[in-house]
Amino acid sequence: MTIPVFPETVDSLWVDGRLATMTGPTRYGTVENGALAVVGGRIAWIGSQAGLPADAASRAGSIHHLENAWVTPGLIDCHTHLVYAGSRCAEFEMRLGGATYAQIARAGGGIMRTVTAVRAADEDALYRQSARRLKAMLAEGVTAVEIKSGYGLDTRNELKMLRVMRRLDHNFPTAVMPTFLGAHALPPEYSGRPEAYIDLVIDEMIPAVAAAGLATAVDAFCERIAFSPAQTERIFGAARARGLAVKLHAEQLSDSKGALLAARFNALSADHLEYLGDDGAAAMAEAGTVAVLLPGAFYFLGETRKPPVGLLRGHKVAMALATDCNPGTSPTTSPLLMMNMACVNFGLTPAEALAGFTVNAARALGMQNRWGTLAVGKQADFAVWDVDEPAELAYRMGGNPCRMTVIGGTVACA
Ligand code: DI6
Ligand code: FE
Repeated sequence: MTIPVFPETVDSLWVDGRLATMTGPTRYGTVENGALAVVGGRIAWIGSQAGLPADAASRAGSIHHLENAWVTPGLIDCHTHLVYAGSRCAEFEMRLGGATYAQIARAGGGIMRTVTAVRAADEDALYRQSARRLKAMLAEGVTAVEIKSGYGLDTRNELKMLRVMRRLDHNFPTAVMPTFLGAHALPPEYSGRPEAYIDLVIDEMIPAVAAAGLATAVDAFCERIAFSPAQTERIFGAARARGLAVKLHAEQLSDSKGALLAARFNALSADHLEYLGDDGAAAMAEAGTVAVLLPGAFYFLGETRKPPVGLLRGHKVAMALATDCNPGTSPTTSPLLMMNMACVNFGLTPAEALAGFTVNAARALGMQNRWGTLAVGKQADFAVWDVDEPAELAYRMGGNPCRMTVIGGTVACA
């Protein structure tokens, strides 16, 4: 590591920290007795405190003593459906009684129940319900979150969801990356006419979303109970033509070969992946497509088929983790709980789990130049934790040891 030059003046100086930079050869990229300095919202200097110039304090606008707390990059939740209305508690009880997620979906429940609630909710109500969830995430160290539409399923309501995301982005310090997921489920008014719905997505929704600048990426649910690879391919083509990135819900309930398709389109990520095969993993590695694992959905649906972590490691596919925050399969706002579940149920190491919510999550959003590690030039987004070692973040089941969340060098939540 080259030692950065300490700037003449800095906006803020953070000292007495134990830094898990998530860079370099060691698991956490640890710097004990670390310090970092912020200029213009970015990390301008980071390293061992011993390397600070003697007059560093007098060159800083403000000094923050971290009292030996651990500092990690801000957590990035790269796959959520956080904007929604209502709950699906009744379906939870039905599943506890033996019904499956697919059965409930086929009977008109599932995603459609939330679509009905979202269509009925006005924009303010949708905003208020969603803001509560984002607030909880911010308090747990989340500095950036991806949110998908997909509970509107008509142009007006998809745009409504995306506008709520834009409002969240404006009103919260946490950055919101909006993804258009029009191809989440077939709305009842198009029952039996999936191609006509795909036409609507391609001819009307994607152009409207792109024209309004309301999304940076397009996602689809490629699954037997949702859309086929051929239909997904049409959507990806339209997204790419508008300059939007693509990503995919793939191989959650069956090996539909969605990951292969995602890789062929250089998707940012393919997500879920419980049924991913060797061909899909190899293609993802080749394309640099990140594997986003969603341990909350696996847990909440009582799935038994685990994503092939060994295969992903073998092919050196970067693994990210996310909450999948949604009312049907993962009603959670807790990245730390997901880290615990990923370790216990998927066999990730705590270091892999933390990488999954930092450096690899940034890659899954195409934001690795700005987010995901503590390094000079990166945005000064970090979380300060009352833990004795970073593995403790994955060890606990519940509870929130986040002392403060810092975004752009400013305390956003404490
Ligand atoms: N996969 C999921 O896990 C969520 N969407 C998807 O395509 C579930 C959405 C829901 O059940 O409301
Ligand atoms: Fe999802």
